[in-house]
Amino acid sequence: MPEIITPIITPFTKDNRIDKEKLKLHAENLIRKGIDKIFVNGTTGLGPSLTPEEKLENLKVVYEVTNKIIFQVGGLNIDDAIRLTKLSKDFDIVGIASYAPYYYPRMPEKHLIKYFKTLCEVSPHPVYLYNYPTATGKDIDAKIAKEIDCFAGVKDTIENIIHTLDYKRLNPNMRVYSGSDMLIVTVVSTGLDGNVAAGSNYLPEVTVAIKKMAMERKIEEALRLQFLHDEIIEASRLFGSLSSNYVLTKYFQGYDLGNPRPPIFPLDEEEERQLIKKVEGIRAKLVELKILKE
Ligand code: ELE
Repeated sequence: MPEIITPIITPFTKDNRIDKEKLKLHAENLIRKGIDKIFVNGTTGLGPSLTPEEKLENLKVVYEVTNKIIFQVGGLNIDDAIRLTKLSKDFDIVGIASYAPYYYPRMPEKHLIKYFKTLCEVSPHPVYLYNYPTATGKDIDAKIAKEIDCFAGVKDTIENIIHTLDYKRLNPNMRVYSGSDMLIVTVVSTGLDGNVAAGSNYLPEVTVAIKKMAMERKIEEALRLQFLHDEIIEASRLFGSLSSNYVLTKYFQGYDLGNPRPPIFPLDEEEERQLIKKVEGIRAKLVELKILKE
């Protein structure tokens, strides 16, 4: 059964600490609205800007709400990643995940393989690969994943669906998720395992509805909704989607998630106004379709 997984936003206070109360409230709302799992410390959660202690704090807070968690531990200090992986033994979660060690150019493939194998060796839980070549500069593709040979699953953030399908072809036992919001209908139709959808932070109702329609083979209806969702995703990119996610959650879900963490700066008032203007017509359509309440 395909799933919608939310790469959860990390709310920060004005003095730049994790706002635990807001995070918990957000996780509760997502689970209530039918989200299957929560991906903690992802891109949308501004994972690369979090200290290891903060990554663990995020896990603890979300764990108060659900144990359907994939805990992203990656970073540039492998000792921190190993420590977080080991510490996860105290939590009965779905798995741990890591993106590739980023920044360093031209890293030999051998070293990337060693990084992931090391995490697998110490992990008390299944290990998921978070592949996001645009962000990390590294593509741990299906072939390399096969060589690493210890992944329970992958979240592949890439627009090329063949690249994502290849994981299933070469590693049939892996759970394969797309990291793109725009591929929910495609993923369900091709029999993959679901989507890790940033937009499910602010429109869990829509992402869950697209999945359900596609599962019932109401493809035309599912696509219509997918395209409305895509318009919102496009709008979110105008002023930076990582910042806009906070504004859109407030607009669609009605609660404040505080601020992002600079250098992911919050939108200014004018940008907020323009963003809302772009999406309010779509909101009205979603109400008309009875996907959202008035
Ligand atoms: C995706 C990105 C994809 C979500 C995470 C996610 O945040 O951890 O704009 O499609 O490249 O990786 O949100 O963003 P686009 O899994």
